[in-house]
Amino acid sequence: MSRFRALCFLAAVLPAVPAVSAAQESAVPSPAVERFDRFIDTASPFCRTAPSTECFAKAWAFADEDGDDHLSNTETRNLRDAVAGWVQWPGNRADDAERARILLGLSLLEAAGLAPLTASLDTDRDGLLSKEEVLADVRLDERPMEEVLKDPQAVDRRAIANRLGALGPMVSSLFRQVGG
Ligand SMILES: [Ca+2]
Ligand SMILES: [Ca+2]
Repeated sequence: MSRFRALCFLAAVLPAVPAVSAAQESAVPSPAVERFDRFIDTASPFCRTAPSTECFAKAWAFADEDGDDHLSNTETRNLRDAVAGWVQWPGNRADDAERARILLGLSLLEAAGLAPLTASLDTDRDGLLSKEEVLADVRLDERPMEEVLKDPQAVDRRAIANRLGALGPMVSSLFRQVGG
């Protein structure tokens, strides 16, 4: 069930994460994959206990490469590529559940389409995503991220389903199955 909650988080927070490319299976990771691997090494243990607001800030700092406090289309694409490359890189230390969760998230986001998802979040239509826009459907607080994502009061599942368009009903039904 946490798989689907994490999927929701991905859908809400990482709208740019799309397709899984088959090109990243080399044992030598690209610099982007290596950078993401270093990020995961730090962020993963940190986010288990840190407030979700601080966990998000860490992820944001990683994704916002030019530090303008917004995500450009290039930055969201880079993030997508890094995640997709990392999850397929044999050297990653993701367990099977994490790998399955990420691949499912990437596949769903790919099916929904990166551009429509990004556009649906870009409410002021400036072509960039602010923190507020990215967090439109998620209310972070002092609890760790995992706990926040389990809380239906903190995650607007209906809004996320709407953003996924034709896939929305599937996401809603998955939520019903997980009983969250
Ligand atoms: Ca930026
Ligand atoms: Ca915007």
